Amino acid sequence: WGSLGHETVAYVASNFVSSDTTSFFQTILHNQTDSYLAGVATWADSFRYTAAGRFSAPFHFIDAEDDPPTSCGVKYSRDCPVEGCIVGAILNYTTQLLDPDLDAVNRNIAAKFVIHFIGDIHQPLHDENLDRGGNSILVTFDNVQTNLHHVWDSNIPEKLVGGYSLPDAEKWATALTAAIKTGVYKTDADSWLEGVDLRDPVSTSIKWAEEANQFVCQAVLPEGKDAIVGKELGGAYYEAAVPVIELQVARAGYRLAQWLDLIAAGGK
Ligand code: DCM
Ligand code: DCM
Ligand code: DCM
Ligand code: ZN
Ligand code: ZN
Repeated sequence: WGSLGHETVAYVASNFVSSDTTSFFQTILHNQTDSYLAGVATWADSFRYTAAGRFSAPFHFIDAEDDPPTSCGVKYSRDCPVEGCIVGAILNYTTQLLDPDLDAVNRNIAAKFVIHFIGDIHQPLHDENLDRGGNSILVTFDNVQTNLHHVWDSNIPEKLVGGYSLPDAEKWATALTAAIKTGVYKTDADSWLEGVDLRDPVSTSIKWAEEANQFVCQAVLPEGKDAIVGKELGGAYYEAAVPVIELQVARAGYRLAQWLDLIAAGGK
């Protein structure tokens, strides 16, 4: 996701975590404001473009070697290479956060990675190998040249919300939070937490990846790549994608809240 998606996921999570979790992560992140999660949600994207952070670039996605739209699916053993992937990164940095001996600097970094990667794993094209997660599929969006990955990361969310500032994210998160508590997601939200096991971050997060990857076949490339290449996606394509993006951002925020609650409780 672009900054809007990541910051919205973080604000949704802030709206659902317990007060103990808020204090726990405000201390780790050295931020006592309501934006303690949103304020660091995009740190991992800046870090990966630095020399010191290059190693973390593969941690933002898992390149599922499936065959959309005919066949979708993610397999950890097949799709997570030695240099790492988002599922392995969620395992690694969650495990670090559960180590009572971890120093404050690395605890701060691990928290920032977990907050970011639970967002990215819900972006369908972060769970897809085809054309580097859609980065090589050139399209236009409202007459501007871009690529399919960027359309899902940023163009669609920003057109929906009307901007990408921190207040825009907070506003979108308020709407998604209401949808979870009393609106369209109310009956389903509990089921979003099924299968979550802090002691098994791989099985937990591969389920999130599998679920998001199914949308590559259903919503991202329903008629295959050739139906998308060079096309204008700001119209009917945008309209069809919006409900998927809203659902995935809401799920990511709600799941991040529970994951942070479990970490703050020390796995007890
Ligand atoms: N990005 C950034 N710095 C750059 C180039 C791009 O922060 N020098 C941003 C653009 C997108 C985001 O990274 O908003 C995409 O990353 P991801 O989807 O992995 O979060
Ligand atoms: N950004 C964004 N949406 C835009 C433009 C920028 O999410 N339409 C984000 C991506 C980067 C940051 O803002 O994280 C800075 O972007 P840039 O270097 O393009 O100004
Ligand atoms: N990306 C992805 N899958 C890949 C390669 C990249 O999901 N196989 C994502 C990471 C960023 C965006 O695409 O969100 C752009 O990546 P980069 O700046 O590395 O081209
Ligand atoms: Zn992306
Ligand atoms: Zn990322």
